[in-house]
Amino acid sequence: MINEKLEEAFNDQINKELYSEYLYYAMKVYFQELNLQGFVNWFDVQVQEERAHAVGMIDYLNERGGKVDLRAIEKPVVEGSTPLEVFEHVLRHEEYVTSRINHLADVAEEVRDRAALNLLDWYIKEQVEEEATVGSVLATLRLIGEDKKALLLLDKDLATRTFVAPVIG
Ligand code: OFO
Repeated sequence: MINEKLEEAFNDQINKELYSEYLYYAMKVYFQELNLQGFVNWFDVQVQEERAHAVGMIDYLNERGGKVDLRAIEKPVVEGSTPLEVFEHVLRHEEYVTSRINHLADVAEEVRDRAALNLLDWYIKEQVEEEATVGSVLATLRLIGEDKKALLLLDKDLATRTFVAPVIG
């Protein structure tokens, strides 16, 4: 059985992962409107990853005898009006998620739940990867500046990203 405070923290994070999925869907729509299909693909992978993150926690809570409480998902708001600004928002969002995962790990530590800490190790590593992936696209966008041809080249590159279902835990 899982500690009540930890169960609440997991339910809160499940909601944040589902919000991430929704936010990235909104960003995908933003790039669909610009007809930048490589970016659309990149966000499509992002959407699938966030769903996998949420499902990983839902399944885990279930496995531990906890009660999954699916809550309302906030309306996503895409900040920025250029690809660069949108990616700045992605990075800010991922940094926020990292802080929430760290908080979740703090709660698991507080209630001395080693099994949950073990699972959360995976999420902590995943956040390092997520921030690095976003940071790399962001760095390229900063180099590109106003160069439309270079933007189209990046778009081609982002079209090659594929979703690989993660093995969580
Ligand atoms: Fe983007 O890592 Fe989950 O939220």
